[in-house]
Amino acid sequence: MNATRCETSPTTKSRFAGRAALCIAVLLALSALSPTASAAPVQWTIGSGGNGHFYEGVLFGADINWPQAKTEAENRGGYLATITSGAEGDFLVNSVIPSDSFWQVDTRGPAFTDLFGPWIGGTQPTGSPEPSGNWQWITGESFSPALWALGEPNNGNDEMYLHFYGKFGVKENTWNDYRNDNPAGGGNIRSFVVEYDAIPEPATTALVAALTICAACYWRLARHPISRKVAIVNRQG
Ligand SMILES: [Ca+2]
Ligand SMILES: [Ca+2]
Repeated sequence: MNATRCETSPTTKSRFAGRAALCIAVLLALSALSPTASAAPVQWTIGSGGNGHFYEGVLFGADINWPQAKTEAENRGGYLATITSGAEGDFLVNSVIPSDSFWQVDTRGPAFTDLFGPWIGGTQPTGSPEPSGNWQWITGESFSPALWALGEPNNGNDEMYLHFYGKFGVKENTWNDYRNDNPAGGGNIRSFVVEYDAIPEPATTALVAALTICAACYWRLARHPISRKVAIVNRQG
């Protein structure tokens, strides 16, 4: 009667440990990439008069246009923030994007003091009456109140997207209509605000992705075993 037994060699153990270390490294890397690492979502609690939603200010780290920001927000499981009350906008400015890093100074020099804040979820379809016709939130919520900054909207350069705009260097809940790209001589928008109706899941999403990668590592290990099979033959007789 013959019997076969699998043994794991020291080399196998070493490689296995190496792959485990790789998985851990992937986990840590994804954790570092998670937006929650730099700006944890903040809840506007019902107890404080809010709507229970969560909001996340995201620093993109480079110029970003409105459609890109919209996609980024959706990829995080939310949507570009919609502001349907003064209180909601004030909460965002005071509790979600209070940092100067969310508000870009005008690149034309110190004489231009207005601040270019993050993108939010307002847009104006092509062909709408200018400058103030048919503005809408991407969720379909009522576009009221419209909290335009002084002198806005002005459709200054075929402008159809919405962002926070701090006139005279004051960070506040006022808005500007702006074009899709960043015109020369103006501000460069590098951030956006994501709104989540329920508990946001970006960290969980990253964790699931990491675990999926780990599972793939072990699946490959199982499918292509490094272990050395040692046949031990028991001979009878
Ligand atoms: Ca909202
Ligand atoms: Ca404008």
